[in-house]
Amino acid sequence: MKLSDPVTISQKGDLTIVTIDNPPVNATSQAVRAGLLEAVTRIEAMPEVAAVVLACAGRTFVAGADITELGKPPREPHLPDVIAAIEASRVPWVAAIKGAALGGGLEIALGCHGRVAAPGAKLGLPEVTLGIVPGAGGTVRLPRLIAGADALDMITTGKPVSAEKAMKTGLVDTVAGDDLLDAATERARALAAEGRPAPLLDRDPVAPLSDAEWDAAAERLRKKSRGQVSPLEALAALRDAATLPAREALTKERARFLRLSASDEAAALRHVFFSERRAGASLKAADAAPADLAHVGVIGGGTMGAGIAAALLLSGSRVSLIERDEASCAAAAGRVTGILDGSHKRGLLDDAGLADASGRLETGSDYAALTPCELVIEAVFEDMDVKTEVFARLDAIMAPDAILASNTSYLDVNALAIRTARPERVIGLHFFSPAHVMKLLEVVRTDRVSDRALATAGALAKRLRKTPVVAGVCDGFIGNRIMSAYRRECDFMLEEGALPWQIDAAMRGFGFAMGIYAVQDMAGLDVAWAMRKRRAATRPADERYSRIADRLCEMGRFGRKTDAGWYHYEDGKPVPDPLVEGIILEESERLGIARRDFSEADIVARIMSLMQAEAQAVLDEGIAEGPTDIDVTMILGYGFPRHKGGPMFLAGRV
Ligand code: 3H9
Repeated sequence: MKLSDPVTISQKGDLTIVTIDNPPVNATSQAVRAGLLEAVTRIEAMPEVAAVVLACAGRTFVAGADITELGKPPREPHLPDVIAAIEASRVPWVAAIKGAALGGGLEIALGCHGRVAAPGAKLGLPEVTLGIVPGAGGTVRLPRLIAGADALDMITTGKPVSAEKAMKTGLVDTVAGDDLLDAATERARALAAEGRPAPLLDRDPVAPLSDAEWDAAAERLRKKSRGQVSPLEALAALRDAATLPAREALTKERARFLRLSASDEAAALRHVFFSERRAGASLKAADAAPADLAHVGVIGGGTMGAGIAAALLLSGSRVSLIERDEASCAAAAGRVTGILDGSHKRGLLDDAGLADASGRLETGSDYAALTPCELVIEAVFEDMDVKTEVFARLDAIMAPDAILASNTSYLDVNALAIRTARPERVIGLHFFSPAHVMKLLEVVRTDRVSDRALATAGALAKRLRKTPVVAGVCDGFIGNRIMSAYRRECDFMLEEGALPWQIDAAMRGFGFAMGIYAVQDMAGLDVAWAMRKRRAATRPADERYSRIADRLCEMGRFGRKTDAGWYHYEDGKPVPDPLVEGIILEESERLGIARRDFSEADIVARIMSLMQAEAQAVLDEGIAEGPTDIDVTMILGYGFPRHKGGPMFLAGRV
């Protein structure tokens, strides 16, 4: 029986199957809510029905509220009312969960009287990642089903748990075998025979936290959330749920959800959600078959090359890694194995997975090993001559349709391409370090790039579970170009009156994990210094140029690795350094600049306007495909706080 477009009910003996079919992810849009409510009403009037299984068509259970509806005035029927109706049903409802039960989807499942999950399903309340808290009872029902500490973890991090973990915590009753619907049917019949369990709202919280535990958790979150409010709001909602009568807590949760849905933070995070999914659209549109990625070549096994090789191995590819000589091969293999061991220790790989991934790595110094590969990524030293030579060798031996990629972070990929016989197969693939962790892949499209090369970049990003953004060729592409402009501006602020630790503190206050000077110390100051020296000859004489960083490098202060850079380091901790302050004051004096005070707000405002101006230039020159790609780049590649939405979002240009 069809109730509303996305909801149908069908009979299976004395059982009713209610099916939601609302592609792509069965979100609880208004039509779904209305259909579900009608299903409850009809079933209540059908005395022959003994139990209900709530199932979904397609590849997933309900993945939550329709995010496009959040932030707009909610339309009736509201999800909490639909869930209350399910919970109050005279017959037991069992949720048959496959794919993902997220947000409002898990809240519906919590309103049901039983939950059965398919192996591999994910269950979570990711609302805080959208700047909100659960708004349909999640904070009240979940801690009445699983231990308070587990509920706190799920709701304040927003991270989903696997079906297997959900079974351990009691979130699901059972994990199905081959047939989810059969298992859910069996569970529904059992509940019908036992009698419908008490609704969660009528139960007490499970293993509630003590006041001291709540306070400690709030303190931990405050430190971690960098100014993002939703995790702390989620904690407050959970604390209400533990201390107030359930129905009172529900009312407070809903008010909190509605207030946060209209917040800037929620608007920013919704923008990021959709921007990430829109990123790299032109790669999907490329009209060609991608290269086969089952066996990929990597040249260079330093930090980047090893990270790229590890990412490929973790994705299931075979990797041929080329290094100069035996000793370098051994060092590279050691780096890759170290990364795989780390993944194993963190539980991301089991014993068999580790052995399998390690077994797919081969190292050597003979390029001939690369000839079966349809994609080769070079990650050798960042120098045009070195890279040109690598490309010449590849050009000579690789199959004509093999794709040759450079992991350069700022060199001219067009220049690399035109020196090969087939420029159309050359592309830039700029990974971020650590390459097996960072989610961003900047794909640099050359003037003559083929659709096959673009399609390959898209397929690679998908395989490695990275978000691709497409950039045109310019110095530094999207990300490094904006970063170097902004680093330069920070150095000018030093000359005008600020100090590195003030700028870093202002950036942390804004939501960055680290300030720009602490980041430079971590990465090492010498690489950028070498680049500045190479460019000195071509720098226009009238261009403003700060000498402070050069002076630090001339003193051998290369950052953490030399225990001194912008800061000096005591027991590994950065400490403001009077010597650096002295150099900065000398430079101000030399330039005849009267130093002035900078407040945190001044610093942030200057950084933002500079970033936004450079981002606009990147857009105007056609380097980025859209403003949302710039936001995605800065957030995923450079630690721009996600809950602020990105520089273009803040500038109101998206
Ligand atoms: C909530 O539930 C609040 C409640 O507490 C309160 C209620 C009162 N809405 O990610 P994919 C689209 S808050 C609208 O590429 P995957 C997505 O844009 C919500 N659209 O697939 C994409 O569209 P397109 C809490 C959505 O297989 C397409 O579906 N829920 C939604 O890699 C495919 O998505 C969440 O935060 C949505 N909720 O991953 C879950 N979800 O093809 C968010 C997806 O046009 N969703 N779309 O680009 C996810 O985490 C992933 O989409 C999921 C599938 C894991 C489900």
